[in-house]
Amino acid sequence: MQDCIFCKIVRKEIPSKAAYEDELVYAFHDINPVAPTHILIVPKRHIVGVQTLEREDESIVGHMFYVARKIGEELGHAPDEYLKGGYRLVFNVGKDAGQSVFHLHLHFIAGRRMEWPPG
Ligand code: DGP
Repeated sequence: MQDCIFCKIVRKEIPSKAAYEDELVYAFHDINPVAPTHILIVPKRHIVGVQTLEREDESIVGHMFYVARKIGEELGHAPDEYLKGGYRLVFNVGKDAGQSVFHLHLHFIAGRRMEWPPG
């Protein structure tokens, strides 16, 4: 997508701080972090959001979660054997849920204690 900001980030037309990259996804640090670690895991292929997912997109969404696990381990946020530590994974789906960029992205948020319910 020509005008999509995350497509431009994926193409490196807009700079970002990389956290992970492979042939399917790019993960980079959020410009407006809500926690000490806030990374966005984004498919390289343009998908609007969960609201437009097709059956053919199932595997990329699974891969995004696997990448989240890898990032958690690499950055030391994986829960330990006592289930301490950890991270929150969030998809905002639609404007009322807080989605502001309409290119599918999984928020990886860590480094502080999380509250429930979210605001
Ligand atoms: P959401 O509100 O769920 O659509 O999340 C979009 C996130 O994208 C938001 O936390 C801020 C982040 N973001 C928006 N523009 C940029 C940008 O140009 N660079 C980076 N690194 N993050 C961005």
